[in-house]
Amino acid sequence: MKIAFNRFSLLVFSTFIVLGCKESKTAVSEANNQKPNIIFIMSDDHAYQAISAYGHGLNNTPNIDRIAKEGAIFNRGYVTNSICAPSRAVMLTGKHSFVNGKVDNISPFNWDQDNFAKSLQKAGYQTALVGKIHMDGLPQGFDYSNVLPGQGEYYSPDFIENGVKKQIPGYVTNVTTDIALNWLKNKREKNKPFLLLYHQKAPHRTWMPEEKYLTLFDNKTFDPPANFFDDYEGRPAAAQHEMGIFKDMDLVYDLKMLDKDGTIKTKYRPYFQKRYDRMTDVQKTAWDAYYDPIIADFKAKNPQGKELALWKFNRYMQDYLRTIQSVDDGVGEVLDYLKENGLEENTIVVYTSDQGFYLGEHGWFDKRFMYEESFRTPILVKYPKEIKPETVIDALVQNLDFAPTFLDYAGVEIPKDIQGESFRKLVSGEASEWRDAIYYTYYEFPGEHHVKRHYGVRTDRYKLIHFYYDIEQWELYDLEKDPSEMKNIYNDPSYTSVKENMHQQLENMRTKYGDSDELNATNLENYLKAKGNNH
Ligand code: SGN
Ligand code: CA
Repeated sequence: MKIAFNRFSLLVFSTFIVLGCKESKTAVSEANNQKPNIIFIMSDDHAYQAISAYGHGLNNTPNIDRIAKEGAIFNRGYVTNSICAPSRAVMLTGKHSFVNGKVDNISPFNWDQDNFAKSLQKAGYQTALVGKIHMDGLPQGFDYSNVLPGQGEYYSPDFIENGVKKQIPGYVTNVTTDIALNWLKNKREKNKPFLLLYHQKAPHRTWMPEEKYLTLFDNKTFDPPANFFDDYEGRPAAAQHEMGIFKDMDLVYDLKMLDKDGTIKTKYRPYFQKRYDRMTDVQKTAWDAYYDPIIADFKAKNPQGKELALWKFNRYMQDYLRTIQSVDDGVGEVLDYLKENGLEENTIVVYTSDQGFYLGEHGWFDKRFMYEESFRTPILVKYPKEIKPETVIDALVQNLDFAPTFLDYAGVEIPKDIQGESFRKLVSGEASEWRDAIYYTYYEFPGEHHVKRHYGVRTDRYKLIHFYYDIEQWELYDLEKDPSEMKNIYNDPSYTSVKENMHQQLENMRTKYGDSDELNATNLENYLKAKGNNH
């Protein structure tokens, strides 16, 4: 309590200092503004394990951690569908995938439907969307948009500014931050509250670091998670994956072994060559100076078996975590802008990812499964006016909840058909009532990484999953006894009543949100049709 008081005093004090100098007129008028500003930061594939505030010890993210120190960290933040574009559609609409229609990365997103940015715009907000959105069509609900086409590129990225495409020199994370800051500083109308969606491509595959971070983690050896050599016993859907670090990670495409004499021939080498070719000569020189000796060493040692698996894991971790360092720098720049311009008190800042990610758990990279590492996502929120520093939230919150929460903070009525709940009261400590179960769906099969269609329910302690379509498989986990989900206890007689109860919970969820086998069949049909058209 004492710490909180001191922090608040400091904040008030620093606000006065700021008002006395930089952008003072703007700051006064903005501080008087009753509606809070919102900066919604989303990165792509950022595992909570790779944020130091979550305490896994892999890396240091001091700026993202600032959000937790000055506000709240969510230990049980989850998505409803662990894949990019669907997650973004849920975030915008506050509705499950089977309701907003964007069930997989392939199906179209209908921008004509309601989203919270449209509602805030109507309520007088200036709105902007910058960076990755991964959905075709001109974004609706934004006064300004400057987005990456599709997945975007790490080097010399293309951006689509209000519908017009152009290539921008530089590194995508920094370019995205510059565009966001430029909008904050020079483009918005400063007498209106603002909503900024600042969405990074990193740390999405193929994990290409910025030049200045190429050597970070060079002297660190990463130990893989305890279940890195998982044999998937009792979990046939997991066993059929195509996202193994050992088995599926491409030496050139994923791990940068683009040797100049072309002896390392892999399936995806040509695709990485294209990415490499986007770099300028100066960038290529820095890149080669770092990777060429690693390539030479790799060829000389020619690791095999377990040794190769651990080598791949370490290469993966280094590059993945390096891309996060640039994301963290950008967060720092945006937080500093708020501080220096007297906007800290009245601005809600959220940091999250479109889903979680495997950093070697079960031997994997990628996401999609309802297992914890990809079902969960980092959520950190600060809003000095209402959220106490160092708040810890253990309630089951989902990305479904962002839209209603923002509307709630902005004093805008939450439409009845929104399926999420506002976590405003939960995070300020006023509410004790909260949901006790969450629902999940995943659809993108047959598809990349080979994760079967499934849906399921998670409660405080248990998780029930149903894999379907070309497999018929139920899984039940006791997360208290088996947090890594290694033992499927669906057929364990000592869990019979738990199983019955979880089936009931699942039915309740499906009824509550309006999901059904019929909808699954329709979504499957549309997917197969769309895939057919794509090839
Ligand atoms: C790309 C990646 C996949 C990844 C999907 C979905 N392959 O297709 O590894 O699972 O995106 O990711 S890549 O060769 O293009 O890198 S998502 O975050 O966009 O949903
Ligand atoms: Ca993603």
